[in-house]
Amino acid sequence: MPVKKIIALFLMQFVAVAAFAQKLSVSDLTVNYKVNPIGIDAHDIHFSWKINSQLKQTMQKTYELRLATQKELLSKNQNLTWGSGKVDTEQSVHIAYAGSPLKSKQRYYWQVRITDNHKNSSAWSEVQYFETGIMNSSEWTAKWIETEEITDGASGPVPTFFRSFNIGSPIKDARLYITAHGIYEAKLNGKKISENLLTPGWTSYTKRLQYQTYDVTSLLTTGENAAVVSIGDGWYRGFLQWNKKRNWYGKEVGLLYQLEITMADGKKQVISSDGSWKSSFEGPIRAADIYNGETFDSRLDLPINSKTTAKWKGVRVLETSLDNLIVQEAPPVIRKEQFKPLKFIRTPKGETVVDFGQNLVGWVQIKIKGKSGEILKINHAEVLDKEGNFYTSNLRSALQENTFILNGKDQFLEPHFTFQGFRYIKVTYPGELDESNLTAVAIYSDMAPTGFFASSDKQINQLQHNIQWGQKGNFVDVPTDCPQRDERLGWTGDAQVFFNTAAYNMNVSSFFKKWLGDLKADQYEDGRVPAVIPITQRRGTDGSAGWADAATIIPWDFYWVYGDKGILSAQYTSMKKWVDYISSVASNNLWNNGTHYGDWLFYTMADDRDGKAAITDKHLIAQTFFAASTQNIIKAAEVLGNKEDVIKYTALLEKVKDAFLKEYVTPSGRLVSNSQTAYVLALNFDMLPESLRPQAAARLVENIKSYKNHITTGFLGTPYICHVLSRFGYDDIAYALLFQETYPSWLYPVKMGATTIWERWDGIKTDGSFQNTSMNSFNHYAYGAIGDWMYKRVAGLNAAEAGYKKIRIEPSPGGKFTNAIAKLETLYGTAKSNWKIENGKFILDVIIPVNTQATIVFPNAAGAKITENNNAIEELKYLKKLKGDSKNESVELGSGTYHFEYLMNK
Ligand code: RAM
Repeated sequence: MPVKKIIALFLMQFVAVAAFAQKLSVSDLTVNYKVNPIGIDAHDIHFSWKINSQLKQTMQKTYELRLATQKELLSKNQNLTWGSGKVDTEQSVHIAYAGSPLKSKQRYYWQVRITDNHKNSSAWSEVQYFETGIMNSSEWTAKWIETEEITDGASGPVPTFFRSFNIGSPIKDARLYITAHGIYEAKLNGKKISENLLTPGWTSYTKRLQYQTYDVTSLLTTGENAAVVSIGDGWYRGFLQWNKKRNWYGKEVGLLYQLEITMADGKKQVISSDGSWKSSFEGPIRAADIYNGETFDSRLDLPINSKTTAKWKGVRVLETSLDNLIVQEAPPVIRKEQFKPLKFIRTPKGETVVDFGQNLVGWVQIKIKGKSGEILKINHAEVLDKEGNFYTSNLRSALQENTFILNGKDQFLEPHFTFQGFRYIKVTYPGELDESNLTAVAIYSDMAPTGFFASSDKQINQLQHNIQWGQKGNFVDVPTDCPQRDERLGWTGDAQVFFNTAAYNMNVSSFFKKWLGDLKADQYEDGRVPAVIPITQRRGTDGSAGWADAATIIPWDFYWVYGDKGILSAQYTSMKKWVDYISSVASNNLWNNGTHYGDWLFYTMADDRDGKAAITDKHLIAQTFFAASTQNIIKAAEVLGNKEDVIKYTALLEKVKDAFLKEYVTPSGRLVSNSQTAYVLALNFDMLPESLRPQAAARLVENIKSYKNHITTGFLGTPYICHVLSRFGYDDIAYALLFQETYPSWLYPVKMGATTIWERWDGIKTDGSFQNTSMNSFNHYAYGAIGDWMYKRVAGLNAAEAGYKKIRIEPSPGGKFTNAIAKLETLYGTAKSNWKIENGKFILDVIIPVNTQATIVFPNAAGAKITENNNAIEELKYLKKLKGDSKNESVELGSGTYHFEYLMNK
């Protein structure tokens, strides 16, 4: 045999052995939803992993996890910090650390191995790590420092803080623990310590301020080192909200900085923010504000070192308490997609405008070489008006203007402490500008994309695109209503209606964990929940139905998506406080008081002669949310094993529903508000006795038809309308709404060229004119809540048990669709439902992740011959055919990849 062939044979054998050995493996290890996180909370450590197996129907049988302070100790199986031992369980997500208390500022290495139900054993997984942050406030040697010069809250240049220090011996390791009052950008020896933006993010600062932990080992050198931090106003003291008010949290920006260096010889050196720092307002950022933009004079962008700072002023050291510090929970905001100009436009007004083709949130980067002192100004807008001119009236007082003063050299410019919502920019510049040197960059919280939805319909795909971009633009550290005008606030109602859709599209776990922490922190003593989180000011509408209910809806939905009981325990008192508040103000369990937003932005017409405005009684709405929130507590109490509360709130729920019936429903089942939203909420939250439900659903359909298959719901009815229609057998009407192209509908904005979801159904009217400038955002995700129905119903991808431990694939083909596909990266792995109809044949491709089980429902299949991979399903051992009904057939199966086909019934 020729040598080559022998080697080939040998290699083949080797590959075969390797493949065999990998029958079962563990991957994607995470701690608290994060891959190898540093600076996390030592008191709250949860492990998850995914399992890979070639075999169908694979379930974890046991796991064994080990953890140590050094990698080597793991393989030696010696001096482990914690060994779980072999645990007999299917649980592979949210495994709580159960060893003795973990240390502060310590790295731990861990790995896991498992066995499965086929008697396979995995190898030990790759070693992963996590590192704890500063766990006791006594470990902070740093003090808050502020500039010596006092601004007293006035806007002005961005201050820079500086200190140099000497490192005498070789460095082993260095960590920087840092946060700010304001938003900071920090450098060590001229290099940025991280690409994270807008740090420390926005939280309810006085109660909760995140600090960040960075591994800065590679940025330090022996000898002299320079630490530089500039701090912009940000949310802390910049303009916030529409009333031109600043300094919500304080009047001066501040820095908290603790650099801990471990030398090769084990000695430690700590550089902390203290009286030895210097400060100056002479830096290049002459102004920076989130709404208004930034002015950057690059002529002042000079090297910063001990010589150039000789004349800088000192700092004031504050004795502020550090009790509000928390570890970084949310994913950082980072630069994401980039866009090159799509079109250059000379507008009728003679302005130079660039179209980036996508409404996005971030800024424009510029490569340029101009004359020193030349001014380049960029204004940002979401739309052009009907004449084709640059339109900014809907930004209200937000200037969205970045100004750069050039230094005459080759330059790369971008702002630091601001962000804009835009698709178009207007450029003002005296010199020649090569527009191809402009790049728009989107910034948003770094959430892993988890969901994919696509279909045979181009317009629906554009709708999905718009939903995703609405999410990207408004998930910039806080879930905001809009990202462009002088608002950009964490409106609770908006977040609540969009949560489920958001959780399909991206992994929003840590993002919402942080925000829910703020919700809890900002909730009033009496239980009311502010309309925006983090709170800006007290409002009469704090406690508005459908807004404040975010307090129970999001934790429950979060639990359902991620199967994480931790979120329910963390939020449980807050959930109860909210419902107890409603109870306390309700009279005889009727919540008929308070100021409410109602079904915000529902359909109305200017000259409403026919009474077509889709008004829903605000207290009727409130009563349905009273029930919804009570129901969420009952479910949470069941999960947490709190029997007393289950009993207590079940009794309450009954009374709440009774009160609803007495007050808002006629004996024949008509609701006092004849609106889509009234019927949708009553049905969605099970407010009516079973006997009245079918006719209520029929009335809803009648109502929709009276609007010629148009949706008239506002923020509160919209998320549920198609779900309710599907549930009561009206998929056809749901599809008619989905495919409706004229106003009001989801596709109307798509037809009008939208690239994001609009705040209003008619942000741009058919004649090209705009809705009221006082509230007309073109990037508002609320109506994008239809995405949830598209994943769940159109493609049919559902959780049947919390966290997708059980999955239900139940596609509902309809409308113009001949194909729909949804994929979701669950905590267990990829789940997929992909159906198409070809010549009357229904073809369904499904992926079910390892360690989960699923039910597959085949639409219009009663009695049909269904095959999986060309075999009749009745003959297959790896699935179980269930009893079908008059329309559908269904099977139960385990993990694996499946291909089903059958001829659909007419
Ligand atoms: C608007 C916001 C938001 C809505 C509130 C009630 O100003 O944009 O979308 O929730 O009002």
